[in-house]
Amino acid sequence: TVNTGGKCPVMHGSATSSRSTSTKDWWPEALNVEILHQHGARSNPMDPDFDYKEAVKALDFDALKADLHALMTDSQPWWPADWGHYGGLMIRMSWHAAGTYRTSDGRGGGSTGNLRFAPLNSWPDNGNLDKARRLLWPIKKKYGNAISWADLMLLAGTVAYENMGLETYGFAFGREDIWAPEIDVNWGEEKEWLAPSENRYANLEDADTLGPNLAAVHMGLIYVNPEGVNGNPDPARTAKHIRVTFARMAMNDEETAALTAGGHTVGKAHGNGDAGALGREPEGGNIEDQGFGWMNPNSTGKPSGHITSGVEGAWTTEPTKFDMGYFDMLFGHEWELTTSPAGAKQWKPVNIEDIDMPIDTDDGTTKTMPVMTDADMAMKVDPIYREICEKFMADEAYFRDTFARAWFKLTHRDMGPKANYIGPWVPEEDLIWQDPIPAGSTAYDVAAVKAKIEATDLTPVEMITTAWDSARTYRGSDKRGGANGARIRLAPQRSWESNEPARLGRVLSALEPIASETGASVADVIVLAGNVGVEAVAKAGGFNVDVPFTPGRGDATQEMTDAESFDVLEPQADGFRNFAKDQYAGVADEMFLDRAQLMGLTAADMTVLLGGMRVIGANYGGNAHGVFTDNVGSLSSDYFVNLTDMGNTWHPVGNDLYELRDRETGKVKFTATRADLVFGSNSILRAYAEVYAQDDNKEKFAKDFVAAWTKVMNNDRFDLN
Ligand code: HEB
Repeated sequence: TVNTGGKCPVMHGSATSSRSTSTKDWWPEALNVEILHQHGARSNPMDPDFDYKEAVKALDFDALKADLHALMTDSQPWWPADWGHYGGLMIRMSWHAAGTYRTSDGRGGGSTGNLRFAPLNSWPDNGNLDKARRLLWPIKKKYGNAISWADLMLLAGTVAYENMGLETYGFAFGREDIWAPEIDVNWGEEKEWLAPSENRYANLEDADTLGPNLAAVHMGLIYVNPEGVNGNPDPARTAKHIRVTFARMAMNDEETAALTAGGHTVGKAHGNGDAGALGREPEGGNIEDQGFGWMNPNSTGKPSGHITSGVEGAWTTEPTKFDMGYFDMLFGHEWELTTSPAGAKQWKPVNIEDIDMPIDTDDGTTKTMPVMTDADMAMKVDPIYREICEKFMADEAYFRDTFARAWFKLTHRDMGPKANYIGPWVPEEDLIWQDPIPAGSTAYDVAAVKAKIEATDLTPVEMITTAWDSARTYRGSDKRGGANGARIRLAPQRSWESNEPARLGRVLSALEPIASETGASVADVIVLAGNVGVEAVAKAGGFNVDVPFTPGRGDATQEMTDAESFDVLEPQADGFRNFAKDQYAGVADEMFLDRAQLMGLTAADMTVLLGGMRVIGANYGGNAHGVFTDNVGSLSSDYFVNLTDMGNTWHPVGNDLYELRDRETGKVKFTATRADLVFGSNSILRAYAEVYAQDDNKEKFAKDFVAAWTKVMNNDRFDLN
């Protein structure tokens, strides 16, 4: 190699790798506005009119499934299958694709195909899943645009289970691929793989203190450390961490026990050799490795030579069958600590008969020692998991059904309502975690409803804020929340502090009778009232606009609503209404950006909505922060005009509040929060603020405001396509 003194030997002017220092390196504290613009048209290679949801409907579903079945036992010399069966590997891929989901912000999960990209493709926990995708490639190649990677990766594990003898609960297609890694997900702050768990817990002895958005104990793992907390075996302690991390994946104790048992009923762990000798992960590999990672230089070319987690062995006597073998093994033996050939801490039976041992992966004749990880031992040692396992053992049919349902939930949790499900295997039954919404009527007279709304004594601001609050819970991450269903009138939402319960109650008591008189859903009437409000404030501002409205929202009932699961949707801050619970005031701008991204807004949408909402007077509780206008209640671009006017100066006055003063007289004109100032201080957001402050863009401002408003109101209308 040439000694270049640490400099890139080829002088090229573009920042082709991050060897060049980026803006983010120089100013790591700056708001990462980029998250609003990921997955754009320029990264997507499909034709502009390509619609995956349409394309997948044309798929030959049965042929695809038959090909997947055939693949399971078609062992390839470049990655020979354990016992000639790829089922375990495919299931682990599906599980790791789906298992990153977390309820807190709905991010993660298997619905985007993100396992193809870094960092996930290279997480230590995802070892050798690159092989699983390469095995699937001929099938992806054959069916092409009609099957996304996201769908295929989850279907593969599901078909594997069928192939091994489980009656699955169904499968829905409809997950659209992304073409670059998502940049909005905070996976943690550690800069080191598998950094000690202390980094993400306030107190490692209290599993509940895991960092608020995280659902894994280490950077680079999906859930818990198989060798115990920080690699120290102690099943009772591990159980506590399993409980918390699985709860964050939306799984209760029974689902967790079913998934763990059903997961490890098949397949094996791989640690039969020196794990330290493995090559680098895919993203860091040599160019000639072509995205293959973790290459084992000592490989024998046989399945027994695969090294993945470092844990070694199968859990059951017949690891290519879905049976009760996991329970027989775990509960039928006493277990003691041992170490795998790769040095991993694992458990082995104190005594075991030959006949109960799993057969060797290579030759199918010799027997090998079974394994339990510390997490498996937790199912036996923890009294709650143990009781659940005993119930499963006593009733195989119940175990199979519970597992099949939990697997379906795991693999579909982030797809949103059933309206997003496609294909012949969609289960009929409505499940509470799908947040079901009955179909609403479209056969009513919209103009008549509008007239009735106008005849109430509600103010435009009351109508706008109510519609906004009902729609703003939407998050594109897992497609939950939104105005459809009108859950704002149900527990827990109707009493959220951010929803101003008193005002909300007043508005609802005016709107609900209109719904029952006209046959429109309350959800529709709430949105339509918001539109009426927007039209009124626009008119006051001199703009005659028609806000588009599409009827057909339905009303959910309390029985259709898992109230507890909605707690995570409660806004802790809403920059658009200048609301932040006290503890979030100092990061109100970051909370604002997070919300805008979850709502699927662009930076321009976010900017125009904010400026409009402020001058309309739509702030939380009617507070005056950021209301940069003398004409409150009429839609205008005053917010941006004042924000960018050099005749003003800005001053912090404590409590995360700021004053806007006249530069000459020092007179206080307005007050503001971080959620306002960021539109002047952040260079990217300021550029958008300038667009809307311009003299020539007054009309554009009103037009863009209405378009962004409509986008928010219709975010959850999956029933429309
Ligand atoms: Fe599992 C495998 C851990 C859960 C499914 N896992 C495995 C392994 C480990 C584990 C370590 C090995 C890897 C290798 O290859 O080496 N898991 C674990 C833990 C947990 C779990 C710690 C928590 C508790 N799993 C789970 C679930 C599921 C599963 C939930 C599903 C459902 N896994 C699985 C499978 C496998 C595994 C299937 C096998 C793979 C093969 O065969 O390849």
